[in-house]
Parts: sequence; structure tokens; C-alpha cells
Amino acid sequence: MKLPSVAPAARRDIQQADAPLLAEILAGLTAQPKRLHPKFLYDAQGSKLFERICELPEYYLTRTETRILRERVPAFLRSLGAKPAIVELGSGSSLKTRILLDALQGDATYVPVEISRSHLLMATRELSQSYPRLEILPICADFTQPFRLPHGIDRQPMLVFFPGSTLGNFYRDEAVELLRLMRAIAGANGFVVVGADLRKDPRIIEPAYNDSAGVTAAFNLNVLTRLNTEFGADFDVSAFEHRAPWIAAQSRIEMHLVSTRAQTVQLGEEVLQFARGESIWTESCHKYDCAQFATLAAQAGLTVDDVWIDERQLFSVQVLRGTGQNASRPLPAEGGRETPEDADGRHACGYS
Ligand code: AVJ
Repeated sequence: MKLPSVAPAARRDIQQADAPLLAEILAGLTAQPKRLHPKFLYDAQGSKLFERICELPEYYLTRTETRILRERVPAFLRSLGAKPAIVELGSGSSLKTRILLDALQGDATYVPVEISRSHLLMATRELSQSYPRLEILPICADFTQPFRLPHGIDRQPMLVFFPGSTLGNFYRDEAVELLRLMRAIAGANGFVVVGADLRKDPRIIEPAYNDSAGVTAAFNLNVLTRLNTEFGADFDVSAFEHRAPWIAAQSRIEMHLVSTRAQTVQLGEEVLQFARGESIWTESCHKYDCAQFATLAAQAGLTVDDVWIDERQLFSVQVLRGTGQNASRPLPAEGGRETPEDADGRHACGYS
């Protein structure tokens, strides 16, 4: 094997590593309307602020989902059969997973799939201390790209877990693609359990994204601070305002950062022009009713087996299964490079 050279200067390495991200940021900020992918909200500071959002009185989502899971998961797990495998996509710090793991009676395998190696390692360490009997098989991967599952996992009762209403962040086609991936991982007999915030009176939804303590505003504005520190931009953060309106026609909350005056911002080689009132669109949080969610799931070859909802009908946890024979596992990618079982003993989990 050819070893990598150790010579290049660290500075250049960092610039090269960031180059595709910078290109993506610039493409978004020179588009009409200006936009940034929501993933940029979640740097270390952004993730901390998001954790504070989850504790806000107005932000009912986390609290409600946690309550639903605590109540429903024990019986559900008992029905799964011996030694289930729980696959979680974008597991982060695996906080919600603990509700599942706490309810486990016997042996189980937990497969967190997480792009951030530091989050993944920390979660693995903490979970193995809390749950010494749990087999943990962490996978460091971007789940929007094909990745491999641990070999043999498909012989266990399979549960794919996607809590937190994260699916709401995706546009329809992406959401369907992601559900298709989960169906493929779950296989013919497995379950896909997805948290989905419900469409409801905007007087409940809007305050959740416009909290009185201003934490969501800080979370949204933090992305500009990040562009300044990590990508050398010169945003005047005080000249932007957080907005999060409910857009009924699209059934979503849109988060924006609105420029309070005409201004220019330097980023990389570009000079970005902002008109007064012009916005950067930073996130969309789609809300479904149960019928809409079932249609979305059906497009991905999933059928709704059960829906768990709190008594105020704020939030849903959707229990899904593959529809009929479409639910078979996808074949590994063709072309000879990847065999179903390669040297590291994992089988392919590609998707189309
Ligand atoms: C992490 C996508 C579930 O949509 O409620 C919270 C993100 N943004 N407040 C959500 C978020 C502003 C959150 N998700």
C-alpha cells in the first residue's frame, strides 16, 4: 500500500478539506433565493444551541416524542423477537436511543451510523458503559451515500430508528429516497420507526421556532458566525434577523436570516450583495398529517403498521414495514469492485 505523504503544510490541507464545502456554500449564496443547507447549522456551537432548543417550553417536539417512545417502545420491543438489531441513521449523541436501549430485555445489537467521528466515538464509549451487554457496531458514514452494514446483521430482527422529526428537514423526493434506504436496511421482515411532527394549528408550531428566549434566533444566526470563523467571511451578524414563518401551502416552517439593510459580504473570492429585506433560507421543517405521511411512505415502498400519537395530537411516531415483495434487500452494487462480502466482513447496503 502506498503511504500518504506527511509533508504538506497543515494550512493547505485544511483549505483543501474545506474547498468542497466552501463551493457548496457559495453556490447556495449566489443562487436565487439565497440559501444554505441546514447541515451547516450544526457545528459544535449550533449543536449546543439545538440541545437548548429541545428544552424550551415552546419546543414541544422533543418532549412529546420522548414521552411517546417511553410509553410505547417496551411492548414494541417485546414483540420484535430475540436479539434485535437497531440501526440508527445520523445517530448524533444517541440520546433518544437510550429510551430504546433502556427498554431492552435481553441481548441486542446497536448500529449507529453517524458522519461525525467524534460524536460516534463518544456515543459508543458512553453507551458501552451504560449498557455493558449491548453489542455496539458503529459505522462512520454519510448515510446519504451508500455504506455497508455489519455482516450477518440481517439475520436478526431489524429495527431502523429515525427519531426527532429529522425527516421533516428533507424535501419530498429526498424524504422518499431516505425512506427507501431505511426500507432496504429493514429488509422484508424489519420495522422502520420514524418520528414525524404533525401538521396542526400554526399558533402551536410557530412559537416552537420563534421562542421568547431567542435561542432559535441564536441557533439560526450562528451559521453566519460559523461562515466568518471557518470560511473567512465577513458577515455583520447584527445586520441579520431570524425569521421562521409557517408556510401553509407547503406545510412547513421556513427558517430565514433576513438582511436588515443593503450590504455586501465577502466570502472566498465572491462579493455577495444583499438588498434590504433579502433573506438567506437556512432550513425547512415539513409537518405531515397521518394521511400525507402514509402517502410519502407508500412512495418508498413502506406501509404504516402503527402510529403512536400523544393525546394532544402534536407529534407522531410512525411504525412502518416494507410493502409486500418490494421489501427485499437491494443487491450489492455491480461492477466487481464491491462483493457482497468483502475483506472487512460487511455486506453491501446500496440503494438506488
Ligand atoms: C432537528 C430538524 C428536527 O425541524 O424542529 C429546531 C431543527 N430548527 N428549531 C426541527 C430545528 C429550529 C429541528 N430538527
